[in-house]
Amino acid sequence: MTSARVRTGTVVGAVLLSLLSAPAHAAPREAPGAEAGALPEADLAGLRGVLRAALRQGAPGAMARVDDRGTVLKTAVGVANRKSGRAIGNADRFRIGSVTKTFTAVVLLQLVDEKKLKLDASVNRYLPGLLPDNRITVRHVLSHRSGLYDYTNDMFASTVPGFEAVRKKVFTPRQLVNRSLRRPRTNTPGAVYSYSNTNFVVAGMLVEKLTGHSVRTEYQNRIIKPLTLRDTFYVHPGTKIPGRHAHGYLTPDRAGAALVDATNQTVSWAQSAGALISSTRDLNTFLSALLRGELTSAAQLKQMRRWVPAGGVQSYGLGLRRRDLSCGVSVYGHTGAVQGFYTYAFASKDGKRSLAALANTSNNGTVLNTMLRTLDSAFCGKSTKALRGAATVERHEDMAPGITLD
Ligand code: HEL
Repeated sequence: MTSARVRTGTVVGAVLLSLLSAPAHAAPREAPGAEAGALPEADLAGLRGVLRAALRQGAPGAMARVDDRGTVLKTAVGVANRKSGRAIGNADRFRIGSVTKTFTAVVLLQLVDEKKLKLDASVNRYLPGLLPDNRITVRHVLSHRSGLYDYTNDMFASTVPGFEAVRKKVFTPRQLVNRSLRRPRTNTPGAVYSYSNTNFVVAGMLVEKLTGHSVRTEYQNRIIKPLTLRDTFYVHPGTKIPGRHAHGYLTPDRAGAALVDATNQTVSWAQSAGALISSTRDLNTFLSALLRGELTSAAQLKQMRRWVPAGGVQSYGLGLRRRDLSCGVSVYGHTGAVQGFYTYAFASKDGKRSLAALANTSNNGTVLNTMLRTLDSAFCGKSTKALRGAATVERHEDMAPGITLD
């Protein structure tokens, strides 16, 4: 169990904005001016408490890192590897699941900046005949409003057998899209938010078509190299996490059954929707850079931050989630759930404070809900103690209906 505060920060002051209520037909209003300098000081002891709770609830290990204008807070509890008993630490790499979607969206928005792609053009304009409806636009795909069915609902209906059936498989993106198209669309294009991995498989296909390169090359050249992300890799169809890493432990559906070490897999079922590997440091660097406007033009960042209601305190932009915290602060980033790993990666509006947190288990909703509280500790500080335990998340909150912005 470790905890460290590196360099004393100058985080001062507190702003407790009242909770903003959302009209049913639109994304809740964004908290104004939630810049890092106005936030309450991050609560390291609270963060450690959250991680310890995750351990009690079944996570073998958990860790979190907060970066705030040169100050780094790090804490970790439990193990990276249940066999060897090695302690988990923030230097461990891990699978980030759908936080990958933010990377994929950034690549596409850079292509918009380069005038190679139009957000409101039909996907079929770039990938002729791929989708059965010409009305599905790039924007619909990036904001989960295409209506394309999420093929992983069927794939992982039964958790461990579903995972073992695809652990070593290599799919083409088209095969994944075809799995989705066997099912009816969930909504007319643009009508509502309905989370689907299919959207970001299509996004990856757009990247490859428009650049003539693999998504791996584009992540590398456009994000990983410019930001010097030393722990971030796209190894698909490789199955191993390079270097020092946390093992990921999948929780079976049957209560009491032994955890399954799910570390090694192709993640081919997700690819550009969820196959990246990273670390807490790299995720904080990435999200900070994104929100500071270092990865896209201001105009494209604004597009990423056009919100669609995504249920409760959540809104979705383009490959970007917004969460409105209990202290009235809005934070921006993504969550990830890939077999064995739960990730939270969020930053303040100005990108100056960021949090990345990981529990090395999955299919354990209690742990997922607990890890959500790392956001309160990181961005609301001690001010939210009374509210702890109130917030809940689950995969299905993503299925909330909303209304289009355009
Ligand atoms: S689910 C989410 C999260 N996203 C989506 C994506 C990701 N991950 C998946 O689609 C994997 C689903 C299976 C995960 C598996 C487990 O817990 O390891 N669960 C089962 O097999 C259940 N039967 C919306 C939570 C996101 O936050 O965006 O990552």
